[in-house]
Amino acid sequence: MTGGEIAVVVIGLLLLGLVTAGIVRVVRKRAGESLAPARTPAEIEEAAEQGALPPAADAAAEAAQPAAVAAKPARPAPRLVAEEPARAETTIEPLKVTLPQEKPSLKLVPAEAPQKALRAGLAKTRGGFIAKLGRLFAGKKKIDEELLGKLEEVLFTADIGVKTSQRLFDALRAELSRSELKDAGAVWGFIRDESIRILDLPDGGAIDASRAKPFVILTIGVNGVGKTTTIGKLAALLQRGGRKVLLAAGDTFRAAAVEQLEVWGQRTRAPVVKGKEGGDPSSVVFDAIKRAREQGYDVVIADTAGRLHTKVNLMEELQKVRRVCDKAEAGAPHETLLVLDATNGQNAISQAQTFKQAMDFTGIVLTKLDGTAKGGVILGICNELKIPVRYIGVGERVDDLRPFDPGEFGAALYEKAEEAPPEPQEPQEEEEDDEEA
Ligand SMILES: Nc1nc2c(ncn2[C@@H]2O[C@H](COP(=O)(O)OP(=O)(O)OP(=O)(O)O)[C@@H](O)[C@H]2O)c(=O)[nH]1
Ligand SMILES: [Mg+2]
Repeated sequence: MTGGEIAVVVIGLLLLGLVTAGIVRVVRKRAGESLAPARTPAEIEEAAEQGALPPAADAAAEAAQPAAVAAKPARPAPRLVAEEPARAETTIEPLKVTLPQEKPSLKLVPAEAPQKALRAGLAKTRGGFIAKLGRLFAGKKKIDEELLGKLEEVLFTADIGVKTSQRLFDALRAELSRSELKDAGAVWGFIRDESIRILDLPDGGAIDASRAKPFVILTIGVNGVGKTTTIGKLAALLQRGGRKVLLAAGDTFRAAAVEQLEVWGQRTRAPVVKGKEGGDPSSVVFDAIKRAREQGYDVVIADTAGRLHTKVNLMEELQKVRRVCDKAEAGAPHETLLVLDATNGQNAISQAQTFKQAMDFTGIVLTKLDGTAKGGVILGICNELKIPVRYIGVGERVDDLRPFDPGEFGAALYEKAEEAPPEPQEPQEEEEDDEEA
């Protein structure tokens, strides 16, 4: 072979090599394989923390390393935590509107099977007087006078209040004597059905926000009962029904109250209208209603304080807020919800009576049913107030507010009682709650 021929063969081989490398590169790229050197798990984590990891790569990294992801409990939590630091704020003197971030990190937790979630939320409540009743009835086929005496004792020491215990017991006696009903299962069913009758008051059910636009909901209640949390959950519930919701930070008592509502605003992507700390709650609510009308919001939910800085009576202040609502939009507030905390037991009934003497409200939200054995108080509230429970709070998550359905609730409350649940563990702090309240 001549020198020239050797040179041609070498050049040919070089060209072939280049073409082959090019083809391999194109094929790998089409197959979606990253051309960048693979990152180590540590690098992936570091990049994610710096926000430098593109979503697809993030997902791939998570899929590739389930153990590493599972070992980081902080990762799933951002579902509910607003991560972007910058908040868009529009200021129109003297009130402010906090607009939600463009892409909040909220993902609504998929709703569990409703009845199952309700049962789980009521587990502690079932551990109260219902469990005691259950133990009383366990293994009994007949009801005799002795058992009836014990039944009376359980009812009268329950958190449902004396009046309601009396009503239940009287109804039971009347029923027993009338039909000579002696069967334990039937008595159990009777107590359940009578409880449902107590809970099933007129004008109950979930809020129908289509009645007006903007539809104004005012929330009232003493401090700490769960007003702000309920507002956040209610906003999410109404949004799921297609409503555009605006929040009004009518609790001007402390800055933290406004911030707390803003967190819920970010979670639910609902703007928050707020005023100055210590300012007039009525003007905040007035402005929110006006703004809702101008900007096409369907619903305004207003927060209010549970206590005040000044000597102004809380009830007077709330009455003023109601009057101002009506000035801003005739007929508003369309619903006023009194929020009560189930862990307060019978004190919740006295709170409700105090509010009822001072002002009108159209429904009750009973919160924290998930955390107490005193949930039976719901019977006392409905029997004594004759104002329907509209929603119940069974946890702190955004989807832990449930429209109240007496039949569904009664069924969940009295379910499995004949299996005699074990003695409930009375939480220590609940006794403290009682003393405070
Ligand atoms: N377990 C449980 N906790 C709840 C529920 N509702 C509210 N909470 C908690 O109760 C506490 C008080 O709730 P808030 O919403 O701040 O109560 P508030 O009535 O607005 O209180 P003030 O602003 O002080 O008047 C918070 O820690 C809530 O997370 C519920 O249904 N279940
Ligand atoms: Mg609050």
